[in-house]
Amino acid sequence: MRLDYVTIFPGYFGPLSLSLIGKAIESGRLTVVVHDLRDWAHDVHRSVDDTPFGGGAGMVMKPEPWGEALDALIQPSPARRALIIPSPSGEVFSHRCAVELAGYDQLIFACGRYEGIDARVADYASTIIEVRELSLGDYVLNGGEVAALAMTEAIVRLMPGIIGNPDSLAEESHSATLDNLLEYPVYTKPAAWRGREVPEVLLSGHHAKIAAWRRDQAEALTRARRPDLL
Ligand code: 6GU
Repeated sequence: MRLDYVTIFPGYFGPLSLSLIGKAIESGRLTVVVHDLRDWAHDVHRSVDDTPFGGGAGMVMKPEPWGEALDALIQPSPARRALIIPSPSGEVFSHRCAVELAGYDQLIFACGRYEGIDARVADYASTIIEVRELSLGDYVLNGGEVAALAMTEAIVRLMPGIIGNPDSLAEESHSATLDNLLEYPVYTKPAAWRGREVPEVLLSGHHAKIAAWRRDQAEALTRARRPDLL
């Protein structure tokens, strides 16, 4: 998979060289290219924003640099690819969305700042590429960079061959194998710690009982914390 990030803060993407994503890059399974939007701004100040038509506070990202960036990055090809625009007014990004995007060949993240990107950019882009405006949840970040990093991590770990033991993807929160429930609590050694004992059933070696206990715990946790998932 190839990932492109367009941003006015390329430094945000340094951490992509770490950990699992860094390994995926080293192994050649993942290509990451970070682009400075100002490379496509041509006035002396390399400006990328302007005041909003209709008035109001804040600035809006100008369409021209974005148009040039997209024209440079979206080459005609039959590959499965999408333009992702992180935005608090997008559809909510979910595990299901990550599963779907993990099968793509190229994802381009358009990271906006200020009050957002001129709306004509997404409209224009949708004539040449699938466009998804995606939000992490009901709160506002200062820009799309941190959201793009979070989505990237959720997507890349689901790509085939990225996580050493694929079984660890099966029984985790929001996974289909756990019926999209929250994951049950987990324990390791020692069996007693600071007066707290590991639930006895987990020490029993009785696999069916352990599976039933975990299922009950997952359901109880989901009912208490996220009844909307049931
Ligand atoms: Cl994707 N972007 C921004 N700027 N704020 C957000 C968000 C995205 N998701 C939640 N808040």
